[in-house]
Amino acid sequence: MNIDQKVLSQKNLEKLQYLNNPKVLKVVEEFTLLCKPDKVTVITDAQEDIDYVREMALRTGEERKIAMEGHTIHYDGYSDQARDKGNTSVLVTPGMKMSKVINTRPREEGVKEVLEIMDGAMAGKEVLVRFFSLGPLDSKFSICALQITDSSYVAHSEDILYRSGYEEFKKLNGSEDFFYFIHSAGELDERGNTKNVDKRRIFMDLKESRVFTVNNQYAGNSLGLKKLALRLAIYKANNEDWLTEHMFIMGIKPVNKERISYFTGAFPSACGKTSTAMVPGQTIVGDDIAYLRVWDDGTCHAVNIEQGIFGIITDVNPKDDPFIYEVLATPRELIFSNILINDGKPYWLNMGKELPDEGTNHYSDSWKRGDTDKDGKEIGHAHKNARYTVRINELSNVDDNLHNPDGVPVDGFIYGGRDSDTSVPVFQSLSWEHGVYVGATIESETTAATIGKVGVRQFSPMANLDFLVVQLGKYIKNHMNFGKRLKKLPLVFATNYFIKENGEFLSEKVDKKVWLIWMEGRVHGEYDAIETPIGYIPKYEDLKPLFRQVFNKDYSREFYEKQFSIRIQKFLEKIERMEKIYGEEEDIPQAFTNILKDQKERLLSFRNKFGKDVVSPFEI
Ligand code: SPV
Ligand code: MN
Repeated sequence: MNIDQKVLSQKNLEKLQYLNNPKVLKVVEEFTLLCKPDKVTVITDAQEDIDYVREMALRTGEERKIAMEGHTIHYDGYSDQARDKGNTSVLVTPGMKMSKVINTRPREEGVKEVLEIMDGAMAGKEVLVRFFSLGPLDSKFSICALQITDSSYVAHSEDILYRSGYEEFKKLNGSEDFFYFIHSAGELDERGNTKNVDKRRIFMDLKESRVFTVNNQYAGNSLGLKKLALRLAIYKANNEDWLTEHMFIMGIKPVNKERISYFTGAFPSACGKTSTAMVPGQTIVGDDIAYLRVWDDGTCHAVNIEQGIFGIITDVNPKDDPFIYEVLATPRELIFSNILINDGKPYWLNMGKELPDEGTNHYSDSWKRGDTDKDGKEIGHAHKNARYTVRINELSNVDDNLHNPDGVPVDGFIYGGRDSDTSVPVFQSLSWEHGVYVGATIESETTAATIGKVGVRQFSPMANLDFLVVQLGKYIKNHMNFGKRLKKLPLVFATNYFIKENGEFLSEKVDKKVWLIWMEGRVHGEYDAIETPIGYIPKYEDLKPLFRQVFNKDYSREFYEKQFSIRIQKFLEKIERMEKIYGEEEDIPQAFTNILKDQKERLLSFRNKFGKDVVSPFEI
């Protein structure tokens, strides 16, 4: 190794050498020499190493202690509070095909640019070298991941969110088959935030299974193992025969029955994905990213590649999200980010409590109500995309199979979106292929989880658009083929918690529990359904007793009718948007185009039959 002993001590070098992996040594050497940190510290699976990371985050000020034992607060820069799509690019080589929707850069040019920015970016800092497993230990699902970062907040977050994998690297037996991530927050200001935001870059180098990310701190941009690894894994899965999805995994238990069925669910950011995975009475395996494989017995199995949650804290309150609220209000290892701290206590938007008028927040250490930023915009108490980071096993409803190397068998897929005027709260697709269509045509109104305007309708196939580093056609074909290889197909459902009438939501937040139990019952053939052009919808006679059983609440015919009417015209408008998008993509499978066509014809003949644009479920 060509690194000065003052930078990489003998002890740290030995930790690297133990792994017997020439590529690990090469990567650490190359990026130490390029980024020029003062010190390199290698972290193994040992508790003392892991404690070191946590303490370092306090020492560097990247996290600060608050009153509750184990809780810390971290602030990202004011302009770094969400994923930065504009500065995120896939580096492509000639012949590598991507969808129109993905930012790309020619690989050589992109590598050159980012390496120039990274040259010396870690000067004066200590860098951490960390080893993780994406997925359970000793599992055929899992992928090893090497993280090099000069942010102890990043390394600490990853410790909460992922399984430590130093020994898994040893088991690689020298193989080069792992992902790696080089991150630098870059030069920092007095508050410890990235100074050179104009030089923020997040570049995926698919060819080398690595990602460079620099001049940022927000976890969706900085943490290699989260959305950066998601992209590398999507590329890998789609060139093999499995799925990497932006999906939660949960166990659904019907009322008064001894059984559990596992579902996965893909929802774009901030559309109720995490809160669905945490619905009371159910179990949680994961809330964000799943790998899925055709299992030996022909069923679909899934693992959570994470072991923690980086969840949106806005709107978390004791009524709607009791499990997580309890976790956030009691002592344990936990990182808050970008919320208000007053007198050592945490406050966030819509927490069901009065908020103080001053404190430390995502803007400054002495924020006061009414303060404006440099654009004259009033700064709220906390950022809308503020988050908490916590291990899943801190939740009282953690599923027993969280770390099962075989994952869980999946009986249902759910696709959700934020849609105020088109779809019904829940329906089942007409077939697996139609289910692929349902997932591939998700639309969602934008939220604060990405930088940019909020409330704009955006297309996001399988809630994965931001991460799709293969052609859309190839991705859809992979989903279709995955189903062909399964002996037992999961049923596919769509949910929409956001349908409105005259500006008012037509569902209560907690109602999703009923939709979940209905879907679970469908898997077991327990409920009948009404066939409509868009799919199967629930019958009033089934939902009414379910609302009584679950919430002891009356569910009126009028309410059901409003929720489950088929808005034909709105669905046709959506199809028009889809025809345009898919018409511009190359290599869309014919089977998919046919489904789109059939769906349109079904809607048109439905309209002819009923002679109107909106049809009540009671008329069908
Ligand atoms: C999401 O936005 O989908 C998240 C948070 O899960 S982030 O890490 O920003 O992607
Ligand atoms: Mn996500």
